[in-house]
Amino acid sequence: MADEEPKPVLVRERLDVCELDRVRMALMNPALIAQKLAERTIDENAKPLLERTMKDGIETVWDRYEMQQPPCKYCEAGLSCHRCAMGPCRIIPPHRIRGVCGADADLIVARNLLDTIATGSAAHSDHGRDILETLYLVGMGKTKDYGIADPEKLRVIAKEYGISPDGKSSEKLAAELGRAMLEEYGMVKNTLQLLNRAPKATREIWDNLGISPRGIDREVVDCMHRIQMGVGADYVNILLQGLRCSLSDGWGGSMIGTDISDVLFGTPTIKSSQINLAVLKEDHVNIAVHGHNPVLSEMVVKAVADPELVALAKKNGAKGINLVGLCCTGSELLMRKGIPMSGNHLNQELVITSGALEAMIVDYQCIFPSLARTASCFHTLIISTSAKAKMPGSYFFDFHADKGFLTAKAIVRMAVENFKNRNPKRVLIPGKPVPLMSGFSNEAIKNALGGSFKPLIDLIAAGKIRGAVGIVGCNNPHVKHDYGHVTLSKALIKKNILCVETGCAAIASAKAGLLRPEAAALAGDDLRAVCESLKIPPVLHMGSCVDNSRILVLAAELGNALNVPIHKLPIAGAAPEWYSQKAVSIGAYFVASGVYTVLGVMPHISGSPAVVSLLTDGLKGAVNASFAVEPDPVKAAVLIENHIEKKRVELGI
Ligand code: SF4
Ligand code: MSK
Repeated sequence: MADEEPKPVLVRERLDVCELDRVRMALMNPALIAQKLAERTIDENAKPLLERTMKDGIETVWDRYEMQQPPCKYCEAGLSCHRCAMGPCRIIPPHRIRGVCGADADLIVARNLLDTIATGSAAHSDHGRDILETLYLVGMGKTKDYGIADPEKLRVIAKEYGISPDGKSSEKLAAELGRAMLEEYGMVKNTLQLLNRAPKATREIWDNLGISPRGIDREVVDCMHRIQMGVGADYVNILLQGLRCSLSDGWGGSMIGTDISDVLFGTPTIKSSQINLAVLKEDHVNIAVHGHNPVLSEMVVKAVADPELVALAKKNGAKGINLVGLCCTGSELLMRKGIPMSGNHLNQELVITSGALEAMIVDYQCIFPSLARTASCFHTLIISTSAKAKMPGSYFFDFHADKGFLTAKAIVRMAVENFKNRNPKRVLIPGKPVPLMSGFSNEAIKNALGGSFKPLIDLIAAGKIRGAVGIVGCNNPHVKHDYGHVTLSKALIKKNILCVETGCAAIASAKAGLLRPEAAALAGDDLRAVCESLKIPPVLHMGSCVDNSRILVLAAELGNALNVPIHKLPIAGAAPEWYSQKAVSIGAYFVASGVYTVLGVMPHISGSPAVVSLLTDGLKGAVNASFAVEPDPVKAAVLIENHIEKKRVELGI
């Protein structure tokens, strides 16, 4: 008997909370709506839908942001602590300068920051573990639904781990490598294999400072231990552990996530696709995948092509099934499969308000807990799939790789059956999609350059490309949606600085047309000539948030080729609109790896001038890199340019 498709479980009742809110209905004033549209986003396709939310009283992230103003100034400065039941405590000079336990401002701020880094690192690394467990299942023959898409990369990584691939099937190798990599999470050997990809001089800096990570889970647990009351009391020591934990993310969990996703689903190659909210199709069943983990979304790709489900969609009156991506799981599919992308973090509610979305399938991370509320204003189903990320008002499938395809089929079937509940009169799909070029894995970049990074190094040495900047991270309603990313990217390419981008930053640039080869026209003369000769855009999409590890590998390969530590390279990082704990971990591992990093949003640390000084200056004496905070992307571009030019002088190029 054929296996049966699993059935969903309704996580509490389906929400029905779409009440027109009198406060927001007051926004019916057209002038106020116009003002808010101008303040909230530069995404022109988003504006008609955002306008709809204001007119119809559908709550969005921007409304909730306004409701939260003004923020608590102690929380904003990182000066509140509720770690233990002797508190909660706040530092309010001149009289309340220590918490009940005696913690001062420096300690409270540093502990809060360590908590943030550990949370972000845990999220990335746990995602990596889910991918790795899938590899192991493939190796053990316990799933038929997944396979090895890049056996060559599997062999290369196996060799890095000292596992000989000779005479072994891909499955056997997958089992051996899977086990070796799983041991990196909680192991006794006290080092991570992939650290060896970094230049020797960079690794020596970590060793000398005592921040070389010992195990992926171990560093997160160490952080949690230190922030328990009565453990870590020295803010410097606490922040150094933050760097170590972040390195276990960047050179550990995230790097494993990227590498093994490539092994399982294919190493990205350069390809074309489309982006923005207009990738939804009026005459199709529309399904969005949102979150981070490609183990789920890759199976959804297969399910939407299933002839039985396509036939069912047609029977229900649709022309077919249209799958679109959102946020990082969207980036994973875009990079590998060219699946169109509907948007980034602050687009997630607006996709639903198109009235054309039959289902949003979510896994984990960056998913607004309120999405089921938004969906209750339309016919959209929210389908959650991770036991870690159940959402009230969603239908839950306990997704596991051993029954991946059957579960994906059941999910897609629900979406297809939901097409008949769509109200055609409420469908609003604004504008036209923007074309883009994606798929710039390191392997793809090397291929485009003729097989090695040498031409890139030569171009940098000759000054045709002044340097490279990794622009990463999220959207945040503190910043006008996409403005920080797009303005910074445009300013940098104008200065002949190549941008390599991931996550929501890359999606913002894509929506603005910067991932098209034609965007070379916006670059400085030298970069434009390079891009035109290679037929590539001046902004390269390198993938999702975990794929920031690709940027680390790129930096490491450049450093190794030149025999210099990463901090000597003319490169920088930027996170103009970051919001997430994961972004703090990314920023920390960039800086710990020697990459000067400019943030567009101030972290909650201003309550401790000592912590601010350490992160923006003191770290230069330790890891030869630091953070800067600059909300104005035009000024951030100048900071980055100055840094790159300084590094060029130091390198003698
Ligand atoms: Fe207050 Fe110290 Fe407890 Fe924090 S850990 S709540 S500062 S007593
Ligand atoms: S999805 S972590 S909002 S980049 Fe990776 Fe975007 Fe930031 Fe989430």
